[in-house]
Order: sequence, then structure tokens, then C-alpha cells
Amino acid sequence: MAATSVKSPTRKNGSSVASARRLKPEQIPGEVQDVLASTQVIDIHTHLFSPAFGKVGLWGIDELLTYHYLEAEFFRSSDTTPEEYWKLSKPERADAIWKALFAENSPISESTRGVVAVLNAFGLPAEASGLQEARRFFAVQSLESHIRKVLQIAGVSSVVMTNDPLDPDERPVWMSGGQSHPQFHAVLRLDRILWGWPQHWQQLANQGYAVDEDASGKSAAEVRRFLADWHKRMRPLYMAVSLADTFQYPDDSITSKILSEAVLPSCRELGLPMSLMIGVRRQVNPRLRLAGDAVGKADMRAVENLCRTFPDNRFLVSVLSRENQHELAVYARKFNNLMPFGCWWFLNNPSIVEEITRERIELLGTSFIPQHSDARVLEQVIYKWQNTRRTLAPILANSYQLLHADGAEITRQKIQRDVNRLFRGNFEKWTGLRAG
Ligand code: FIX
Ligand code: ZN
Repeated sequence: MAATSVKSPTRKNGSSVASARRLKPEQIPGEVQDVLASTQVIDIHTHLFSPAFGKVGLWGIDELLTYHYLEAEFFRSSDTTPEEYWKLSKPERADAIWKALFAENSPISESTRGVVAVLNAFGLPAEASGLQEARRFFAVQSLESHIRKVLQIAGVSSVVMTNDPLDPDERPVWMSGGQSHPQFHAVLRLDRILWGWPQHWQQLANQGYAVDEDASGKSAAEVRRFLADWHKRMRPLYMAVSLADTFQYPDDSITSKILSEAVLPSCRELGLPMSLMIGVRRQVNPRLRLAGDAVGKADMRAVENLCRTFPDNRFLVSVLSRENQHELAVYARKFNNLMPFGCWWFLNNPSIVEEITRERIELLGTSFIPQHSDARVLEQVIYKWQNTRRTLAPILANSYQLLHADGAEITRQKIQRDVNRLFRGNFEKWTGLRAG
């Protein structure tokens, strides 16, 4: 399906009469494109941080170029070994990536083209010599106004962070009052507790929680006390964990024990959904560090068992393997406490996003969350959401044209209602996030 260019989101003052007007089939693509461009989205999973977190928040051209997606591509187009690369400074790494992926080769991969799109959004050159001008531009930006500008260009009303209460860089911020930026929402990320327990249980013990290495005795109750304490500090929209492709539930692991005896009961008590992101094959090549993770097909019966065993928990689920997507959509038909979301990580490419989104629409209508950016660097939301709108437009248009051909009236009002649900409403309903 041909990509269509999507204008950056602007408010369109459509009159109510016009939006109730029945559309002819040939008018549908333009209306869909307009509605997508003018509807702001809630970006429900990112690794962005509000200004309160200081240097933990990444932005600017050197961070864009040293994104781990680009580092993985760099090692395929350069003779530099990872060991030599890690000895370089951040600007030197960015220079090396710029040379290999943008100057010596065409930046036609999803992630390299994204950097070109960001430079273009700010009127900066993407030619070989462009890096110096880009550095001068970002160096004079003030972060607060830059954030407002970036989110406005991207058509993003707010972003949801990933916050680890055991991360030494984040913890001081939360312990001294946390953050209150209206466009950033917190999430309680529990990897170090749910699968990193052997390495991290002592941190909880040192903080006064009576837990032990086997998560026995009072440990479950004490983990719940820890979660309640962090809920007060962070006011998270949901709790989250990323799980390997080998994840099973139930089994006799500490992960299953803490999940069922502490985390899911706390989610019910606090009224929070639980996000499960399943399918990572961690560190298949440790030399690449953050870029060293890969993907594996998961056993989706774990999701089935969790949704059935815990009907009063709401689950947000994203799976990393393309081969698991159809199963996830079918399970969502079986369990209305399961909300599929996003085309995660190695799936966030137009060819795969198209396939996943079409099968979700065919099986679930508009009862799913089509995308999240997973952005690690602020300006990435510009290209990630431009690409999402560009890929979604023909898919949605085709859905309405089929509906029209089968006898229904299509109006802009109905398209707007549906896009509101996909971009915002499903998440607001799942988390109780007030509209805005
Ligand atoms: O677990 C996660 O949240 C993953 O998204 C990250 O670990 C991963 O590195 C990423 O940023 C993928 O887009
Ligand atoms: Zn992520």
C-alpha cells in the first residue's frame, strides 16, 4: 500500500454540519488523513523523561544519532568494532554513525530516515556536512520550550514515561518530590523486581522492606507495601514489565510468585492496569550493549492463563514477535480485560505495522491501541508519529471504503470518533487518565 504524506497535526475547524455530511468513497482518504493529522495522540510507552530528571532525559542530534537502533545498523556498515566504538566520546560516536549511515550510504532504513525527518522538521540540512549546523541549532534550544515545540509538531498531547524505582539515576528525583510536568506521566516499571529479583531483592531489604532471596515469608506483603509507597510518590498510570520470550505462567519461578501474590493484587487495589511486554531475547550479543537484544516467539498461553486467572486485572499487552500478533488479537477477542497495544521495537516498520494493524481492525474493530513510540530521545516522537499516521491513513481509509461498499454511511464525525478511541479513548478508559 503506497505511503501517503501526512501533514503535521493542526486543529481543523470543521463545522458540525460538514462533519455529519455523508462522504463519497473518493472523499474518504482525504478526511481520514485530515482527522489523523489533527487528532493529538497519547504516547502510552516511551523512555522519555520530563525536565525534572535532568540529564536522564535525552534530546538533540548526538543522542538521536547514537540511538541503539542506529548503533546496531552502524556495526553493519563500518569496520569499527564495538570495543573501539565504546571508547569514543558521544560526539565521536555520532560522527562515526553519521559518516557510515548518512554520508557514505543512503539513510533509507526506518531509523536513519527518522533522523532525516527530524532534521527536516526543524529546517536543518540532512546532507553530509549538516551535522555541525544541527549541533549549533540544538545547543541553543531551551528544553521546556523545545519539548512543547517537539510534542506540538509530533501531534502528541502527552507521553508516558518508564520509571524504575530501583534506578539510581531516577530515585533521587522521586525521593525529593518527583515531577509534575503536565505532559509527562509516570509508570511503575518492575523488571528488577519481577525478573531481576536475585540481583535486586537486597535493595528492597536495605530500604526496610522485610523481603528475602526466595521471596518467601512476608516478602509478598512487603513488595505490596513497596508498590504502595511508590504509587504515592509516582502516581503511575500503570505498572509494567518487559518479559523474555521464555516467560511462562503459571510456573514455579519467583517471577510468577511475585506477579500473582504481590503485583497483580496491588494493581487491583490501586486500580492500575498491568503492562506486559513479552518476547525479548536479551543480550544475544552483549558486545552491542543496549543494541544487543533480539526477539523470540513467546508462548501466548501465559497471557491466556493470566487473563483468565485474574479477570479483575486489566492487562495492556504488547508482544515482540511478528508470529505472536495474530494470537494476541485472537486472545483479545476472548478476554475483554486484555488491551493489545503497539507495534513494538523490531515491529515498528511500515511493512509490519500495516499487517498488524489490518488484522487488528479486522478482528477487534477499534478496541485496541495501535501504536506507541518507545522513543528514547525526545525528537524521535516527530518521525515515529509521522510514520504511524502515514501508515494508518490508507489502512483506515480502506476500512471505511469497504464499510461504505457494504452499505454504511461514512461521515467525518464517525471517523473522528474512531480515531479518538484509537489514539486516546482506549488508553484513557483503561487507565482512568482524565481527558486532556
Ligand atoms: O523493555 C522495553 O521497554 C523496550 O522497549 C526497551 O528495552 C528497548 O530497548 C527499546 O527501547 C525498544 O524500542
Ligand atoms: Zn520500551
